[in-house]
Amino acid sequence: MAIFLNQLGFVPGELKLAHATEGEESFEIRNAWGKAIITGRFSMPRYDEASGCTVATADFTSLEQEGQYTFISGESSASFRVAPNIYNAVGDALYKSFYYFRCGCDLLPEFAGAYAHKACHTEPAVVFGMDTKVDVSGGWHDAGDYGRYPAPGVKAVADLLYAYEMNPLAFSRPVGIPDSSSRIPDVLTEARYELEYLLKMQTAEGSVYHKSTPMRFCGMIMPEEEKEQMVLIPPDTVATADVAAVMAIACRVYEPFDSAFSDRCKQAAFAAYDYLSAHPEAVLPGRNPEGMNTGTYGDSCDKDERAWAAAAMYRLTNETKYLDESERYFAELEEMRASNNVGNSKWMDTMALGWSSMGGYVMMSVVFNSGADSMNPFYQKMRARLIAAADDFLAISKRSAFGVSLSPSDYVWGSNMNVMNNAVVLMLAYKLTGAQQYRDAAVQQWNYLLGDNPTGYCYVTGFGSKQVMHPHHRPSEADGVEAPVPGMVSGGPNAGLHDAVAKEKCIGLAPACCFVDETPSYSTNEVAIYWNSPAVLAWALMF
Ligand code: G3I
Ligand code: 9MR
Ligand code: ZN
Repeated sequence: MAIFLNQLGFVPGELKLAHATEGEESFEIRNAWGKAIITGRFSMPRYDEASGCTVATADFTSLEQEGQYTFISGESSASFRVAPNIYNAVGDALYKSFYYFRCGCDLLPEFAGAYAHKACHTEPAVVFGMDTKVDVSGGWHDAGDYGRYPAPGVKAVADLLYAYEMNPLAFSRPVGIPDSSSRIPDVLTEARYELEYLLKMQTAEGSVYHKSTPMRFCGMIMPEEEKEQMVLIPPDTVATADVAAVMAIACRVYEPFDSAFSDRCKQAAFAAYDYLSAHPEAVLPGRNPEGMNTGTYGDSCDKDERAWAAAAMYRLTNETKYLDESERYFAELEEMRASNNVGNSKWMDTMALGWSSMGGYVMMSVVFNSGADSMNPFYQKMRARLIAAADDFLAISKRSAFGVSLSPSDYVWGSNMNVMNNAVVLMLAYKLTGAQQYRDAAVQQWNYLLGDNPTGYCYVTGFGSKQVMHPHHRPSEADGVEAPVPGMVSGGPNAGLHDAVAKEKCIGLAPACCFVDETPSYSTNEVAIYWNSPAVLAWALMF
């Protein structure tokens, strides 16, 4: 029998579960002195389609006393802690990890320890097919590769800014980054590093380049060893709307700390938004030009990004014309979703918080706005959509024996991003309604990420009793340090088997088990800034 639980432990007052695959009917929890303090029975075992296992649940939510414990059932056991601040370290690591993703500056031993390295990608990039050179140094590497792509970068920054805004106290501990100051929380200093890059990616017309990467993915080398020419792929309206939105948010968030920077963000937001207004036709990102193989980050629709930009501009300016525009774009988005095959999966839903489907951010701008008029019909619609999405995740979680909000068909590339995005949606529903079931379900998504899942891995590097040791992350592979860079979220199970290792090792496995902790398995075990960011936001909302 195997026991699965959150390997970091639990917080008093929150849901506490463990899951076991077939076997015993009863369990015992012993304290640090070996005394049994809880004896209980598992729920009726049930078949879990996503994992192909028969699974039973142990509920020991009543355990409130701080301490170190052992969960025992038959021959199996697992140890865990209960303590109020038990997730501080993982939360801090989750946002500190953005520092390790920095491009264009030395990572200093003082802050990066054994992961220190020299500055990378400092040479200007050339616009594809032209002679024009542009300085776009800075920002974060996207993932296990060294590309930098505005759309997913914007998702990552937005999550961090929302996390700070919705729970500033979660960010009261400095995490060890340069330019740290008592005047501004580290999370905002770090987010600014990416915002400065996004500002450089904006053209004089206000539009935003699609991406900055070389023509080809490099080998598993350190970033400063990648010397290929950086190429800029021409602007599209998705990246431009993303940047308009995030700059409008940044203008507000940085205002109390640095009015000059806040003002630059405002100018950028207006420039991007005005560009969009003058260019109503979508220019969508899609295929790579001939000879290029780096990430595509395609999109089939820019209505969600435009609706988000408009909603963010409304929140910034209080001018109702922006709210009206957001409402109109959102209605067009819904129409497109309903009438064609733009997508029907959860993360393609109009409430998604993904890198291509971003309707959920429209809802966040409209509903989680202290100045919002709750009688406004668009507000009411967004609020209703949020509750409907949360109810959907709740229902899916109830069908899963692990309590996770993924259906068997939802184990796609980066499935852990969706688990964390869903936790965010559930927590927002909890904030609005106070209904405990949303909070419990959100906490269970978090427990899943940290070990209460069918593979038994804690998916955050550097944490847990069964750790991810070989993420697809070039620095972690090339730096000669055994342990990977800490605090990174692995993409997680992907039944698509999109790489050779997954094809070989996961053939025939149930979707939730399609995960390989080996460096070459980029389709199950890569890391990415926009998989980390929703974990930061979920953590900040929950704890
Ligand atoms: O949404 C569909 C779903 O409807 C369908 O049923 C299912 C069947 O396979 O696929 C789902 O789409 C998947 C999509 O991810 C979900 O977001 C695609 O198959 C899958 O190919 C796609 O993978 C993307 C991958 O790039 C390949 O393009 C990942 O989302 C995306 O995170 C990843 O991003 C890469 C960058 O390109 C390069 N840098 C690293 C980064 C992370 O791996
Ligand atoms: O390292 C790349 C990773 O970031 C991408 O997500 C992945 C899919 O686009 O591709 C990886 O690069 C591989 C390339 O596509 C094919 N040759 C092997 C590369 C990894 O070692
Ligand atoms: Zn770099």
